Amino acid sequence: MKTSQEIIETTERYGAHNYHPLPVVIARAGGVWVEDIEGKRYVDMLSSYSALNHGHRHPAILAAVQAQMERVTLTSRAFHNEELGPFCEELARLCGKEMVLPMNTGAEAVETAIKAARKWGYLKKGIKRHKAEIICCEGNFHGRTVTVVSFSTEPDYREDFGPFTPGFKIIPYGDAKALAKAVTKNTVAFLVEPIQGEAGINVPRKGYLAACARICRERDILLMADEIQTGLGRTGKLFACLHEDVTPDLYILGKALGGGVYPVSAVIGPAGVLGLFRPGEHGSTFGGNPLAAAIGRAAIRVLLDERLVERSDEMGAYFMERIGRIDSPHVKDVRGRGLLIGVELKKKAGGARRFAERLMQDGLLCKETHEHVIRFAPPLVITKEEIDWAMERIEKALKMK
Ligand code: IF1
Repeated sequence: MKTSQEIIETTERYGAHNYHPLPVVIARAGGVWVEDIEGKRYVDMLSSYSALNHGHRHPAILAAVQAQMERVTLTSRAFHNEELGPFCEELARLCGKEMVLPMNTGAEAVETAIKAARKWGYLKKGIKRHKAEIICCEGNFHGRTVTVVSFSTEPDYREDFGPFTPGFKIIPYGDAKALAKAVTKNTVAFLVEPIQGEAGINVPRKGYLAACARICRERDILLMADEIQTGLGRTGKLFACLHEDVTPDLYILGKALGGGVYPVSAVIGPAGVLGLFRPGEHGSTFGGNPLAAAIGRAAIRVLLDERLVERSDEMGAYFMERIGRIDSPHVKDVRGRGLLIGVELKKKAGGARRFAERLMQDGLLCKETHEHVIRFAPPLVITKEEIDWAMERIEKALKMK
């Protein structure tokens, strides 16, 4: 058997260096726990960036995978499969919408929403072809494709990857007036994360989303909520938009829609928008495949059956209360909603990375986002006792010199 060190060396030697992972090799996992090759156990407080809302290897989701694997796994969209229709129906109902367009990764779903909005602008609003504009926010994270990094404001994500896709306008996050000002006759949509994850768990001021929704309605542009990271219970509501009773025109979902086993993403919205796609205009070899659809259905079922949204709300409140009581010289701010929590450290704390490394040694996996924020986002199935266990370690780390 290879050691963790050997595996890491092979990965570094043959794998491109587009990541800087913590030096831990996860070999097995279940629920909120993972184990490395040498048998050391850790509580997972990253959840694969919220893709593991259901926890690792949830038995009901594994059972759905297995059952589907016995029947058929891939058909392409050249033919029908039994799972896709019910998946679309169940997901549309969950979102209170009419139609679903399934893809695989988050970035693909974002691209799909962009295409849908542009098409809607040309066909329904009579905007001159190739003139459509989409408004996005500073500090956004929507994925890594060339079009998506075209409207990133993070130099690392874009600098060496131009030329870029035109048609995007950037406004400050959290400023509804800036949105009102940015809308022109060519604007088709506003693309927004209800809470910015990558930017450091930025929770906008109360009323922001509702104000944006009102502007979108008045100016007849689509509100496209990227709930890839915040959706499906992560923030203590089914969707983070619901904290402000906002229903966007398009939901963009991914990550946890795949139940922690497989990439499943989708755009969910009205037939008046998604129904505009004609055969041949958009698609994906794997999007909507029967295995993905069966997994998506199981992910939704487990979320509802196990009341994971409510758990996220309760456990998130408990987590926040506990972490707020820690008296640490390093902490500048603790923020978040549900089980999406960011701890911002003071500049002189020496960066979040060393805290993540210390926590790893103590059996807790988390990750810094940018330089000074530690992100805690455990699976929604975490218990109070597990939070207590984690909190002892977090307290020690936040009190270190
Ligand atoms: C990586 C970040 C989190 C997302 C939102 C779309 C996507 C993501 C709101 C794209 C993806 C990931 C990707 C992952 C790290 C992670 C991340 F730090 F980079 F920003 F979660 F905060 N919209 N987020 O958060 O989805 O195409 O990846 O399926 O390593 O890039 P994808």
